[in-house]
Amino acid sequence: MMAYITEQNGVFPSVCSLDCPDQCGLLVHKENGRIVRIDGDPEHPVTQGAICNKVRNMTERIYDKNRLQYPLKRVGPKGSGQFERITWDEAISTITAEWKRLIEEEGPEAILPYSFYGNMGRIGTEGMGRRLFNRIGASKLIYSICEAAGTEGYGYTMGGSYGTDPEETVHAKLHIMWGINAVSTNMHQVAISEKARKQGAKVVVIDVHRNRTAKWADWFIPVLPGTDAALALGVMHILFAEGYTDEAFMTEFTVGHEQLREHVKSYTPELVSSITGVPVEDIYKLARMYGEAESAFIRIGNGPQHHDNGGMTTRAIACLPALTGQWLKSGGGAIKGNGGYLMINKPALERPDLRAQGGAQEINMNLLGIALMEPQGQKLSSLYVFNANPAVVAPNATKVREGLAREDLFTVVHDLFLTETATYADIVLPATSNFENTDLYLSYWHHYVHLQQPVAAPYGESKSNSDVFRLLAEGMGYEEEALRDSDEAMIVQSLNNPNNRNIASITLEGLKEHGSIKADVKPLFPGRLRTPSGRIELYSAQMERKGFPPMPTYTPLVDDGPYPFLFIPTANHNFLNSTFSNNEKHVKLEKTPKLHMNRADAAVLRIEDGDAIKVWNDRGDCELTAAVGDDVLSGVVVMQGLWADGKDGKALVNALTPDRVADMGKGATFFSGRVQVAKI
Ligand SMILES: Nc1nc2c(c(=O)[nH]1)N[C@H]1C(S)=C(S)[C@@H](COP(=O)(O)OP(=O)(O)OC[C@H]3O[C@@H](n4cnc5c(=O)[nH]c(N)nc54)[C@H](O)[C@@H]3O)O[C@H]1N2
Ligand SMILES: Nc1nc2c(c(=O)[nH]1)N[C@H]1C(S)=C(S)[C@@H](COP(=O)(O)OP(=O)(O)OC[C@H]3O[C@@H](n4cnc5c(=O)[nH]c(N)nc54)[C@H](O)[C@@H]3O)O[C@H]1N2
Ligand code: SF4
Ligand SMILES: [Mo]
Repeated sequence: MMAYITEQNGVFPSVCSLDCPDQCGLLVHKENGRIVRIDGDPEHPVTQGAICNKVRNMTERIYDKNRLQYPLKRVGPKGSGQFERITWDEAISTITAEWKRLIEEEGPEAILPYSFYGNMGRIGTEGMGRRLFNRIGASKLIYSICEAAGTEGYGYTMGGSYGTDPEETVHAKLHIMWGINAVSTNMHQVAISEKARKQGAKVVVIDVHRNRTAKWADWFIPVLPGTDAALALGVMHILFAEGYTDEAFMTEFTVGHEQLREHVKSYTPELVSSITGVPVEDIYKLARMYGEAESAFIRIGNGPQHHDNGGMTTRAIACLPALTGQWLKSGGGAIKGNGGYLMINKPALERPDLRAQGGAQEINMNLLGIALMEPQGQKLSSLYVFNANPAVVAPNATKVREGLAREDLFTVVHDLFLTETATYADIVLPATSNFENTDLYLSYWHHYVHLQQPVAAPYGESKSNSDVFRLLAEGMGYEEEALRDSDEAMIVQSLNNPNNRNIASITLEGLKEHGSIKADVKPLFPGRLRTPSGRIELYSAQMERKGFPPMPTYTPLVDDGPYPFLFIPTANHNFLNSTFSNNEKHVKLEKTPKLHMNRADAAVLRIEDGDAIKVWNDRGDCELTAAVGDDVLSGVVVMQGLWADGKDGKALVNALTPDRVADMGKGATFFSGRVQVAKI
């Protein structure tokens, strides 16, 4: 397998490492040892040769002049970006000496690893790093920044992250994109839905913004932010009232449909319209379309979920397919996330047994600023950041940066670039790109498992996450075998999951031969779900025990203060979270950070299209360019993209976002903040 690295010229199989549901099969073209082009793999059944613009321009990023090549130590104030080159030996000995001192003087929970899925490779994210920090006995991070609220909510209804096979959705006759900007964030679902559309299917988009996906749809339904549960309940009201429900399906496969029938009587179309801003006749039209569709598929995105009520909203939407028996129809059902099907052996990979004390304090990654500035438990004195850029992506960024600026916080950042977070580090370590590593990739949307074998040599002195953790374990003087396992050994351990038959026949050898393999996923129905009852839980006793309403219920957003606009800072087309926001080509394609606002609101504030504007609340402020029109409802403003420090360092949207947690999963509430806007 070293062959891929040593070959100077040729085309090599690869997989996209980005945190994107599509997880594309790639072909990497090399000339004279350098990657010169990246294409979609035409043989990959889901990718079918098509990839996004972001990754077609990936070579610009891997050979960007600013890519880190050497370890660095800080020589100026935190945040200033002044660093000096050091050797790996010095870097590792500085970090381990400081950690040994902290463990001795303050205890191991003074150390917090902070990571996410900047590279989705499971070995690099969940392997040696988790093992090392378990062995240390460090504070535990709760990985709640992305899908946590919705995953918990969907799970109450469906028993886990199990939905429709996206390849089957080509047969669905109605495709509802519910709070997902799929044209930008799940382009192969759009390709499949488009194919279905050519065979007569209809596409409906329910969103707060007439974005690229809304413009592609047959019908765009604008909804007020955070009100989707009410809309779903209104649709249920009509489905029951007008006899569209599939009684046989509900009787056999659900719990609580009789209670639900009673429960939704109060969600009249008139009431739902007053909550959601959707006209009464459109609620009827949507419900009848759904009820009459031969088969209907709902793709549930982050929109409903990144709110105070995100868990319950996702649960409510997830109930809909059961009412009309969609789960037995070709291509019908829903996808929130399909991660459950490809579940690997997490304990074998992460080795929680290496933790001498068992438990440790848990730090919610959405509350990093609070954890650093107003600790509830043990004070944090060291932070190790990899695969993540919290100074840009975490909510309440002002507080996060105050925390990162603490002189008594020893911070290490491992990344490919000197990110905004890295500018606060004491030690910066250069990371290899995914193309330089061995790793295992599991999509959370389609059913394929991929292997990445290194296709290029490490850039400069960069090292993979696993390699750095192995060095740190050695430097700490730890002798456990598990801290020396190779990446391939960890792949073998992960794939051996007796609790998941879907991946039983997938082996490292098989992956080496084929690159990717589709898991052997059986249809969900007929079958037993992983809910307590084994059925779809329209009524959830489990939720009731936890203090939630047992039925899907609309709960309004939390009062976020006296500011007139709900502020929705979402993903954009050419970045991936903050990744690419520092790469010239991608920034150029995205042009400027804009705030979309309604014409009527702009007129009152005397703001015109293209004006420089200030957006603020109690948490912070940022400067953007006004995009005035009819793409958002009055009272709503939408911004796209995590612009890092953006134009002149002033487009940091997370300076404004709340660090409250959602109703479920300790999830993020990026979209539930309020702001004021004014012309500069
Ligand atoms: N190009 C690109 N692709 C990406 C990413 C990226 O940054 N850029 N990020 C990746 C990651 S990590 C993830 S998790 C996914 C996220 O992908 P998506 O699920 O598409 O998430 P967002 O774009 O954040 O938000 C989805 C949509 O929800 C809408 N919305 C906001 N609030 C509400 C609401 O209350 N109700 C409704 N109905 N809609 C609402 C927004 O306008 C937006 O169109 O995409 C992945 N793919
Ligand atoms: N306002 C607002 N904030 C959001 C969101 C939103 O919609 N709105 N979306 C949220 C969501 S859904 C998510 S998932 C989070 C994502 O938040 P993050 O996971 O922090 O995502 P990125 O900003 O892409 O940062 C990933 C970093 O990992 C680095 N990296 C890539 N590969 C490797 C590697 O192999 N090793 C190491 N050590 N580093 C590597 C990249 O260079 C990059 O700097 O952001 C959240 N923040
Ligand atoms: S970011 Fe998504 S669409 Fe683009 S290449 Fe990667 S997996 Fe495919
Ligand atoms: Mo995400």
